[in-house]
Amino acid sequence: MTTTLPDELLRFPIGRAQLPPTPLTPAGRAPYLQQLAELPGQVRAAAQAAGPRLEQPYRPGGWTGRQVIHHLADTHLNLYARFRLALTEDNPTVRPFDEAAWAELPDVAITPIEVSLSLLESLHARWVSLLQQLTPDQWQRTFYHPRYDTTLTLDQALVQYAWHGQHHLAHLLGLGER
Ligand code: NI
Repeated sequence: MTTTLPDELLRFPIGRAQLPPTPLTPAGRAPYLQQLAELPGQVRAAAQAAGPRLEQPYRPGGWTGRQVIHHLADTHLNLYARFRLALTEDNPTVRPFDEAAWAELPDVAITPIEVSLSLLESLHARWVSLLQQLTPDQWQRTFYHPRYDTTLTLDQALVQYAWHGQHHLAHLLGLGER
């Protein structure tokens, strides 16, 4: 058990996602919206602080900082689309993707991180702009995730996806601290 602990802490520096009871109130939602709004700037600052260490893995055998940044852009493109699908279709089934394989595609090693940093900035601006307009009923719309065989409300997805950003931000901040 003790040998697995450090890897768990390196993998999950902020712990695993905790889903609060939903539906959320507007005040309960606010911190998660703020996390999504602030993430691109925080990732940019963490990337600058890490400098050349972005080419190193954030844990033994893990992704490099560069891969983490491109992964955030790849994943959040998908997550943003899930919100739009859930708002326009009746409990749509969303499309899982092989995130480890995506991180090995040949563009990841050569595309400047600036491309994904600006993509994240634009994407989160659209995403947060959408979320700020949702009605209480829309927050309870759902999608079905086949990999986990679970139906999520948009409230639950908000909490999960805000966590995803903070989770990888912590990996990048760890690189800068070394
Ligand atoms: Ni991830």
